[in-house]
Amino acid sequence: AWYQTRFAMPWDGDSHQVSLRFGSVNYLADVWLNGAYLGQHVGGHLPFNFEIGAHLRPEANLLVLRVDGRLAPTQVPPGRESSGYGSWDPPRQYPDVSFDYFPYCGIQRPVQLVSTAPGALADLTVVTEIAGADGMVHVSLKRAAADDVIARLTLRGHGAEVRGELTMGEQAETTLRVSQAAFWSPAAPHRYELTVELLRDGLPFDRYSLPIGIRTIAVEGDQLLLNGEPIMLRGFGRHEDFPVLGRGFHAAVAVKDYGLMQWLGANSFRTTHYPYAEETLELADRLGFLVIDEIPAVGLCFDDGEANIAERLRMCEQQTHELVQRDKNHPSVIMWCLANEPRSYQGDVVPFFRTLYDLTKRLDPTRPATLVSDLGVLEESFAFYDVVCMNRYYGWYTEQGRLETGAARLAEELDAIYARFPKPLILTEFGADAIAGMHAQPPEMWSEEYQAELIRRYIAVLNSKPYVVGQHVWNLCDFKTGQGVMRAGGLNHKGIFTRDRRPKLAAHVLRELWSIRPKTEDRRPEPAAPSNAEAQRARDAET
Ligand code: BDP
Repeated sequence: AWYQTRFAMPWDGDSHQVSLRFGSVNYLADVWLNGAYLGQHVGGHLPFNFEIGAHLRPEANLLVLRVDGRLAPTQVPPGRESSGYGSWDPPRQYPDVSFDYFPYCGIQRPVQLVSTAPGALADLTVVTEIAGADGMVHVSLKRAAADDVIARLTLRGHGAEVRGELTMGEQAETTLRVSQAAFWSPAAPHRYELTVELLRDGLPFDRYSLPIGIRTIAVEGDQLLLNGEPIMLRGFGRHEDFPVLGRGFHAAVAVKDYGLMQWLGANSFRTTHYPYAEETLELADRLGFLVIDEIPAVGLCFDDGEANIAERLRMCEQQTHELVQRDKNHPSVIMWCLANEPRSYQGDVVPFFRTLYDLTKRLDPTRPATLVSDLGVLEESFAFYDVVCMNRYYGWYTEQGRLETGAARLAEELDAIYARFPKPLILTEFGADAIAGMHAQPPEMWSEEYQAELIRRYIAVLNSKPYVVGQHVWNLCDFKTGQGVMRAGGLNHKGIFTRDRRPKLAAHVLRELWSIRPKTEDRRPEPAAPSNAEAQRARDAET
């Protein structure tokens, strides 16, 4: 497809640098401005930008973009043509892709013109630590210029104001200490506003503000710790998908989805199967959701020769770089996820995933890294990933119609996996299709009762395993897929809500299990407000 638009901007050729920033173009983008070729970006769901100062005209500018949504075998996610898919694979869908959602192509998020002063801030990284009741906020600054300027930092919120000032060239680091800090958590997503101002010869020329949350995330033994306390993730795998809009970002839909998740008592989700819009993560920070942030590495295959595999690894590395760079400062992002259901049985994939794991840890040593598998105990990479993430559909794709046998198999398998990989385990997908309005007693497949009962039984199993630290139902909403015999109306019907966000029976069951359950049933309560809760409340009231 081709896009074109004309724009004017109030710019008189001054020394500011102007760039064009694309939030997401799926999959391959070529861009021209006023007839000059700016370049190409490969890969959807992540931002990219081009400097355009040299080509800008004072009045009318013509921006042209060509987008190619065809997926080659070497791309991530890979095109379906690439390999011999296993005999267990679901029948092919139309369009024929290696994953189970509609391959919407095109511009899916905002395109912005960005103007910055010469020598402006180029990068800002915030890492937080907890020292007793205090918060330590480590800030790293980078500029694309070496002249000496003054960086003035201010951290404000919850009655506190902490300041710092330093001289910097290309980069600088400093730590701000917030005494008696209000920590960030789902129960109380407290944030502070960090402002960095740059001054040259006493005059401010750049200013950047960022809301931050002071929190820690760590794996200890078989538990996931938020601010030092065990945390249980309750939530969903999802899709950016809505009637008419397809995958195009829409703020009202994003807000609605958070409202639904809060109504259910969810505290978490995974960005299945690609990074979500930045606005969505900002809302997660603000509302206190824990996010497993995933690169678009869904359906990776390993049976089509070394050259293709190497190229896919290169793409995964690029996407990991872009994702960590984009999302590193979000308190909501607690984990990086480097693949969904790779076809690991097709070869020795350990070097592939070791490389990705090591890269992620180099880019961000502060967050756990994981990969989501459907191979269970045979997934060798679980040996070095920090958290074991598994998708399971007993009682749906296998043990069809047999809820009890399905739940028993799950219980058995979880223990076997834990015996081999004694780490925290998250069941990152489980569920059943239910066509809204279809009912059956006793429960039968495709009915709302069957979906609700399967989820209830799975959650009972998960709650009985102390090493299970997360339960993510597949999916929050019904979503568009290709056409195929398993996808009535071109939809995956595993949503707890319909595609237009009306609850099915399972939504009420989840709400009862997650939100209005008696307190005594909650093995692992959310961490209470840190340190002195009274003092905290007083500070909040003050603010
Ligand atoms: C899982 C995939 C997910 C599918 C789901 C399903 O990770 O993308 O939509 O199965 O079949 O294996 O519903």
